[in-house]
Amino acid sequence: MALVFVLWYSVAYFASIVSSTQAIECQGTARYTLTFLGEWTSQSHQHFPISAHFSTLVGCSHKTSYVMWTPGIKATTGVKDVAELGITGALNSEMDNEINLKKAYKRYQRIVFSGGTGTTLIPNIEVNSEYPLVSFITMIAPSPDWFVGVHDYNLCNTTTGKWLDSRTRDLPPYDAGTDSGPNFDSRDQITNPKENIHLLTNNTEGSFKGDKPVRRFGTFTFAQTYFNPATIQPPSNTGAACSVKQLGYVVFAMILVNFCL
Ligand SMILES: [Ca+2]
Repeated sequence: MALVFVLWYSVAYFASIVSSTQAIECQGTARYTLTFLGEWTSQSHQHFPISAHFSTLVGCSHKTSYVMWTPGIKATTGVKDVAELGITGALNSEMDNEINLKKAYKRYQRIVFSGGTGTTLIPNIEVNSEYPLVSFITMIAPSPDWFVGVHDYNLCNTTTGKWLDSRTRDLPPYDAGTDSGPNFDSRDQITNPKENIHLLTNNTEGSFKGDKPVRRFGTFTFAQTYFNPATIQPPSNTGAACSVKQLGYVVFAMILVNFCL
């Protein structure tokens, strides 16, 4: 009998540990303003190019089944185009495809400040219980294939089950693994085969080589501006619901007219 009790207690104890470490899903819909702060100057970074700037900032809200980019994997054509050229067309098409597959929710892009310093805002970035992650990138320009960004950033605190109020993320430089130029102004040198996306450090040959760690190029701050405990349905569903409702009113009116006549 004592053995049975010990076994039962052990199972209950471990079950309680497992349940206490389970992620808690955030409920409803939240919106955030993304503030991109550029901090790239000739004082903060060596080999500062004359025409230093960032390309259009682009990204989306999504679920875990879509990975726009992450260190250790090959860049998609869309990420390569942004990292090498600052062109967003292919990445927007990739995100639209993921939206159709219900792996991404909404995509966003905005032209940013000129030069290496400044502030740009993207308001109303929407996340919900199904799509709590965000990924955004912008090219470090000019450069071979270097960019900054965040990937798979969860705006839900899965320990508390509450949407984050405001969080700032540093932006270190990443290499897309598609062009082997070592310097900001290197001519095109296609990397064949492609390398994995990786962090650029002061051990990397070229513009970043040095004694001190490479400083961040800026920050992203996500600040919550709206919360609704109900999950907002996509506009297309809402439109369909309204149409059916309106059709119902018309049919009712026609029946009423016939009855009166
Ligand atoms: Ca490279």
